[in-house]
Amino acid sequence: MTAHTPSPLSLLGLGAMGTALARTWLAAGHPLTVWNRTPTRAYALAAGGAKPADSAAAAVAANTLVVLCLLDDDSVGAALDRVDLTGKDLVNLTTTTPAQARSRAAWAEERGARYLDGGIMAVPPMIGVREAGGYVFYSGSPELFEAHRATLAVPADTTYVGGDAGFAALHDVALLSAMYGMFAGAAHAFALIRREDIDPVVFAPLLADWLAAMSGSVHGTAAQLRSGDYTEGVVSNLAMQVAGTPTFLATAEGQGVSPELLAPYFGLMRRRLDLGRAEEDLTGVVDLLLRQ
Ligand code: FVH
Repeated sequence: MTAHTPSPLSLLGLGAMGTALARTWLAAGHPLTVWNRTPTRAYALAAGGAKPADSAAAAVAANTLVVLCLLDDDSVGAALDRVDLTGKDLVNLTTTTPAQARSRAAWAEERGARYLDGGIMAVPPMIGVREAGGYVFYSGSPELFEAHRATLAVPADTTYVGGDAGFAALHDVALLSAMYGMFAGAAHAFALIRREDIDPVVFAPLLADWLAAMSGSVHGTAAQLRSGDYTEGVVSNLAMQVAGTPTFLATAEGQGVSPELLAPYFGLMRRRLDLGRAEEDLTGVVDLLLRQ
């Protein structure tokens, strides 16, 4: 096989994401064997050149590289628990917890397979569209990653984050958790203007630009976490920010908006201030979240 010959692989799971992945490998000329619990989902891909397998075991037997894109960790067990994995390179793109990824790696290795876990930072329409900016975190066997790097890069860019199989899932969930925090803030902002004569469509670019301008603050947080000095480069200290929180809560009250998304964060800021950390940035909240 030369570097220019698209290598064969098997894909288990043809839901929205699996189907998007399959289309990109087929379009790039990779011989692709597919399996799905509900076989009808393979029909359209078969018309496009994929080889449907009758069972998960047959799909695994067909190729060394086996990619999984199933609903959750239980579905991986349901599909593969009785399948011979000896000598296989398993790449699991199913969303799981870091702990599930680590035990799945041990499970695969006990069965004689190499294991790589993946966390997909994209939605199906972004797959195969470079400019959409989607990518996949990978962690686990570095040898497996290097061996199949070119094939794995076909649907979306790859970012390898280490030999700990749980790290891809951890990066995935960490980024998505931050995203939900941003969605929570945006929901509160839209609620504040909801009953006013303010067009949300005119408001949205203001909100998006502000969030983008503020997003760079994560680099300062990271530098402070690394140095341990949370007063390093502080622009707006904790005391000043806590002093401002009643204004936010009173505005919510005045607009008839529940503070339930904002109040927990303000509570953590107050707790940190009460520990005598007036001159710090907001970074101390990170430590308050860590359970003892
Ligand atoms: N779609 C998205 O936006 C997100 C983007 C980020 C990554 N996620 C994760 O990707 C995994 C697959 O997601 P999906 O979008 O393909 O999900 P579905 O369309 O719901 O397809 C689920 C497939 O899993 C099969 N399946 C479910 N249970 C079992 C089982 N017990 N045994 C074998 N296969 C099972 C299901 O088969 P069927 O229902 O068609 O028979 C689909 O192939 C997922 O981890 C996302 O979190 C997607």
